Amino acid sequence: STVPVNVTVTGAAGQIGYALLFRIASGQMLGPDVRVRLKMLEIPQGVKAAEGTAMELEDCAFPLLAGIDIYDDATQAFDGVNVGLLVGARPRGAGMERGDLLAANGGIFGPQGEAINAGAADDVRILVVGNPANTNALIASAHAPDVPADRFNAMMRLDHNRALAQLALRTGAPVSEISRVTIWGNHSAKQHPDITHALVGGRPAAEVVGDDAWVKGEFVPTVAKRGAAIIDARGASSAASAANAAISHVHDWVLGTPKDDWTSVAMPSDGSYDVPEGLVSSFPASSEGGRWEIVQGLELDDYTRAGIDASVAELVEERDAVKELGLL
Ligand code: NAX
Repeated sequence: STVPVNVTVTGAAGQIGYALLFRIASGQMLGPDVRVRLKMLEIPQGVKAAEGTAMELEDCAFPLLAGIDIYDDATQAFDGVNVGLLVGARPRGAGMERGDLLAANGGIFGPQGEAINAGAADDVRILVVGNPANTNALIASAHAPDVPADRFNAMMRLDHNRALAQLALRTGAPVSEISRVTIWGNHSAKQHPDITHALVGGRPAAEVVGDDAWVKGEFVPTVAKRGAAIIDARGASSAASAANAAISHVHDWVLGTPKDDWTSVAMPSDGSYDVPEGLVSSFPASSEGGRWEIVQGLELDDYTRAGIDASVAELVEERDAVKELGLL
């Protein structure tokens, strides 16, 4: 196409940003024929490092990269945005209570929501990566009343990919043979990874695994606590895998998911599976024509129902907390 797609990346000078920008510019997110203009947003202290990354992006001479702009102002950074990756967030500092964390992030995602409302293109799609991602997406969406709520997603794809990888390791099947895995609920240790409908080589995953104790005692906690395990091993949180997940999420949102498979997407609930309407919660979802559809009609066993309910209860708590803080 001739008109470049405006892609805004916040937290552009951070470690996920560094792993993300080059892949966007190379065409891996929107396809090999789509030109992109990168709009990088940082806080003032991050601008110099972002400029360094921009120099490296230039030095790649990517044929699809139509331009790079760096901002420390959200209104400018989101002007004309088609795809927004909201990565920059306030991490939990020492001694910070959860309320402080929610308030600090509300101070970021509220104004960014307003900037999106003011300047976004009609087809805008926003993926929130910065934690607490689900509730940050809820806050941003609440501040963008003119943008349909379903254009705000939070990223569960890293959790989804972690689940695929663990199932592949256990069964010996390649990832390409595994489908219909779901992560439900919140992007937190309380997420609910679910293989009850998954297929491995066309057979029910539970049957191939043949060990329910492994699913509940190993698989679920390994996937849910993988982020902490990475920090433990690497001394830094997941970055390349998070960037990879963001690339895949937007790719599938725009270009579609494979037939007969689905992925996991946190989006505003329409009440499906008794998740309270409006909560940004993860569902099994497929994409066609640039829109997510929640996969309907999956039967939930007691274990899955309880896992979803526990994760959703955490989202309700977060929502009530930010409501109380006046952030919604
Ligand atoms: P870094 O600390 O390396 O980078 C964050 C960057 O954001 C910094 O450069 C900072 O200056 C910038 N920033 C802060 N406030 C900003 C604002 N208001 N506007 C623009 N930029 C701002 O963190 P990184 O490792 O890149 O992680 C970024 C976020 O992703 C964190 O919140 C992290 O918790 C979250 N993650 C989410 C994941 C998910 O699956 N949803 C997985 C990976 C990651 O942990």
